[in-house]
Amino acid sequence: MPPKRHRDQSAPKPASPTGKAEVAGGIGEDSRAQAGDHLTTSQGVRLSDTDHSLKAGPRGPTLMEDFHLREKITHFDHERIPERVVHARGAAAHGTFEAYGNAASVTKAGFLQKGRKTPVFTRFSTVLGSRGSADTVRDVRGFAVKFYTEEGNFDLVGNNMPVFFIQDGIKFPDVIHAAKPHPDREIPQAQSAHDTFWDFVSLHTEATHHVMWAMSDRGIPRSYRTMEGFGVHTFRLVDAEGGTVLVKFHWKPVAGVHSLVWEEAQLAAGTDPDFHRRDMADGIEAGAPLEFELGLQLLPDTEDQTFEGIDLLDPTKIVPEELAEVQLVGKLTLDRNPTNYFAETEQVAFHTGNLVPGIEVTDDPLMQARLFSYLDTQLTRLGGPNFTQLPINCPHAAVNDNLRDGMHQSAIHQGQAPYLPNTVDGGQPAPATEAEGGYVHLPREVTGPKVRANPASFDDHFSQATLFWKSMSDVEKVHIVEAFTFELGKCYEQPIRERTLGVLAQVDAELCAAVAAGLGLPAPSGTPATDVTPSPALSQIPAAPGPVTGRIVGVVAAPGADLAGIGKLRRAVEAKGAVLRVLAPIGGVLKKGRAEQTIERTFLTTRSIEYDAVVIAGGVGDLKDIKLTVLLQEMFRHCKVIGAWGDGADVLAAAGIDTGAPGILLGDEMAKPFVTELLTNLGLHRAWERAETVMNA
Ligand code: HDE
Repeated sequence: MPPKRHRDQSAPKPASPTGKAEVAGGIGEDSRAQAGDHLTTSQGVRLSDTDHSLKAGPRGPTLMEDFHLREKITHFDHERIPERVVHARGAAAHGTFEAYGNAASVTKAGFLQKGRKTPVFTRFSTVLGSRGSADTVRDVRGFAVKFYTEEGNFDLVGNNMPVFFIQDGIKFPDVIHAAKPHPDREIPQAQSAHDTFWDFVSLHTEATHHVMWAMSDRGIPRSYRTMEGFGVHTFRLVDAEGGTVLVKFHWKPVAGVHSLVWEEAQLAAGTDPDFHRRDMADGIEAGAPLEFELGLQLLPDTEDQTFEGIDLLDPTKIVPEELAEVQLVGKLTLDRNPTNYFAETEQVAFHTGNLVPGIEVTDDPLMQARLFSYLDTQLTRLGGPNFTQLPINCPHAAVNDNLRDGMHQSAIHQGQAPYLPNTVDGGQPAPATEAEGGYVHLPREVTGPKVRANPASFDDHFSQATLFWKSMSDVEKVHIVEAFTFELGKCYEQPIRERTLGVLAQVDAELCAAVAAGLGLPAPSGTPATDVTPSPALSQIPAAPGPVTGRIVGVVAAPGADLAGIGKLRRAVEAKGAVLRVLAPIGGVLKKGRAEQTIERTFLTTRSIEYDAVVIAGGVGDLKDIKLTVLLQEMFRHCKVIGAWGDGADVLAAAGIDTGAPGILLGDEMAKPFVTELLTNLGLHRAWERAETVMNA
């Protein structure tokens, strides 16, 4: 029985925020978009002039009665909302999650049943920087997915690293205060290379494992499409019969896991602070969606909630994939850019407590604090309790929450009984039984004295940091050493550096010695774990060429260039989902015979960081430009693929590039073997063999 409405009651006629009556799909048709061709006030009154305020004579003064001036300025004054206290800088995309169905045996969650397609909105972010900071800083990346399931919203609010700095959420304000800019001068922005961060993590050694990840290449991803994602905490899955299993969520990028090198990340922060968001938006627009597979590490739900000695409630620990396989259970495809950054990306509100039947949280004390935090923070950020009614946050399932009123209430509730039980509204809305899809928390025994304490199993702060280090390839180890040396080199306080070396000595003697050498300090000795088994899955270096979707190949041209060859290269590159960009000394269009190519970048408007590979076209042999030389030398230093066909090789030689080095491809002409070699090398991401030459240079 629907709630009663009296004959004398009526609600306003349905209208969108802009006066259109019905919501339709499609660009411009959405009733929430601007309506009408004329400029109006927000009351819908057409305006005749928006450039001049109403004045007593052309030289003023301005009149109070100018309702348009007052409304326009007042609205502008209130355009900003508080940025997120963490993860302020982000970019997002819409898409779909399609379940393979193999998780149906372990969870009753509807969106994981075979073939089920669920709309999603995914926001990637950095943690530390302000909303306007650079994308490529060394930091953890947020990977938050909102699934608009038929059973309500499920949010998987994860990161691109599988562990966290702290074991108990009560320390979150401490770690974030330490990592954010110093409170006196508000510097440095968006980075951990400063005293307070290293002060905290060296005093607080449970952070060590996460610090290893942050100092590794994972801290500077190549793009959002080449990042892994992790739910971090252990969750509990519940099947239709009430059976349970513990689980760790993983996102596996179809494009492989790849990173920038540090110099590139720094350059990009200056030359293109929007590097990652541009890459995602451009890729989607070019028809190359971001793709990730959802993976589950299923772990028996034992009494002690440990697996092979690993405490599953400790968020500073991973379960190596070699011990528990990651089973792929569905695919996330992000293929639609948001229409409006503020309405969607800025106002989206994730919450770890947005769970659906079949998925439960565990007692991980970090997770427990998050369950409080997300809902709470949205109240300030989005101005009251009705943010769930914002279009980006609205579930796609029916909502009858019996909550009332509050700022910006836009639901028009009917009936007279916003309480339960009631008879006035016929007992509506009635709670659902489990069979009707009601969320029933699994009954679990809880015992124990009320204490502020950690279990003893949380005391091991170093063995998995050692495991991570030992799982890295040589080139990745060098990057980690350089990152520690850079960050500690930016600290002013000598005791903090020394204390951190003491921590590194507990991780690995070689690591500690290398960082100490870079800092010009003696290496302390420690007692690192000796019995760890490396996990090859942690290394990012690909064993075989992977996909090149979304990768960018630059081709250097100039008058006289082999334009037909460039055309061939473009077709081959685009056929693999990658992008070709022509760069030349000056802009315009190059023509040769019937072929022509538009210049997309000039040497002045580009930088090496924009390309995964650069090729010099034949026919430009005598091209010399200092900016091109810098670009090629940067490409060389960053171990990127460089190529040339025909006399293009002369340009490489003139720029001082060792054409015999690994990853330098030369061809007589633009033909299939050359393209194949180029794409294969691009699929390997970098010519890491060159790293040794570069490091010793
Ligand atoms: Fe968050 N976190 N977090 N966090 N977090 C927020 O929520 C918090 C943690 C993560 O794109 C805030 O809406 C506490 C772990 C992502 O909008 C806030 C603790 C992980 C995002 C908050 C953690 C995350 C947030 C800030 C320790 C990885 C961005 C604005 C107990 C598993 C979501 C907001 C987006 C955002 C609190 C720890 C991921 C303040 C208290 C661990 C991806 O509520």
